[in-house]
Amino acid sequence: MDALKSKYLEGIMAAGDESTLEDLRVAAVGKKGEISLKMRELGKMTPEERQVAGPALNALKDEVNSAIAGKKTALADAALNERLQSEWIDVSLSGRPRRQGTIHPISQVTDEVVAIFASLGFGVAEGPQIENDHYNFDALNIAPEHPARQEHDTFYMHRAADDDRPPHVLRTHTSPVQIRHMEKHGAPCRIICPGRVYRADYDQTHTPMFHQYEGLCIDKGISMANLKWTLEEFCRAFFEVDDVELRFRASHFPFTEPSAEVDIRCSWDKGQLKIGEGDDWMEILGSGMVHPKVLQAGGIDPNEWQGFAFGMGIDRIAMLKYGIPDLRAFFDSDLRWLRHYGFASLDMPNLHGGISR
Ligand code: 2U9
Repeated sequence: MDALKSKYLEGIMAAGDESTLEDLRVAAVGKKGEISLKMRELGKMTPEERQVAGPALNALKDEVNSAIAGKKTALADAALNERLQSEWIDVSLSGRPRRQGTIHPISQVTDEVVAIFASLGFGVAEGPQIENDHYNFDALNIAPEHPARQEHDTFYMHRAADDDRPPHVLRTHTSPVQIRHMEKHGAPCRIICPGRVYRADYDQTHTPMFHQYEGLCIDKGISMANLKWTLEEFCRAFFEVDDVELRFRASHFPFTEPSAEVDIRCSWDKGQLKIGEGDDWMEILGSGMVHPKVLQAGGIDPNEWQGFAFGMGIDRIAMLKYGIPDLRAFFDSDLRWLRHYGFASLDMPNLHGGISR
């Protein structure tokens, strides 16, 4: 019994893996194992012999089984420790520069626009992308039968047949943000409102979601002269040229009176756009003096206050400035495109360090 005990316990102690351990278990306490066979011999013993040998064999079997279990746990712990030693990562290491993401040109241009207007004293206002038709149309002097409601190719939200609440739309412009701002803060005000807008249109120059920003300046004695100066300052800073020339063409928008579309002097040489020189004109934005009815809708007395407003497509000015040929590529999430046209993160545009790269 002592010889069996030391044979198996020493073997178990020395086992280096689970399969050696299993071999030892089968040899000792398996069906035909040495200890099991000895237990079968108990029946042939005298009662006196059995009284001594029975408990001793049971104790040996228990001791071998628990030594195997203990060794199994020790082997598993050692294997886990070995993995923990070899398979670790330093989560405090900074990312690999080559794998870093880039800033999308639309985010970059939005930051540039915000930085330029901040230097002119404009704050940023934001609002919901799902609007009711009061804020998107009525308050902007766009009457129910006005063709602009169709012109804008509005996305109407689904409504149950018995729902008598005002219709909700995906905003077709950021103008509702200005109405909400006027209602909440009154006059004077100087804000720009960048954001996503939606119109059901899709071709080479239109996507159903695009980005625009609108500006609003309300004060006493505001005129088209203030509008012209502000837009010239913006274009100078944005296109990074000292000489810009803007041309105002009479136009019509329901929310402004008078209204003007604004062109910038430019030249196209071998497909290369140059701003501020040449004999061509390119339309870049719409603008005008805020219609008295729109001021009233925002709770502002038009006899006391005047304002100018303008609107510009962010995607469009991004394409012009950075030579991006296809509008739809903005929304393709093509990594090669993003690496090519994207901007370095942490390179926030500011007027002193250079507005772009
Ligand atoms: C309020 C009052 C007036 C905003 C304006 C335009 C002219 C305009 C277009 C430019 C390109 C939209 O992205 S685009 O398709 N915008 O031509 N936007 S005046 O006038 C406002 C806005 C808000 C309260």
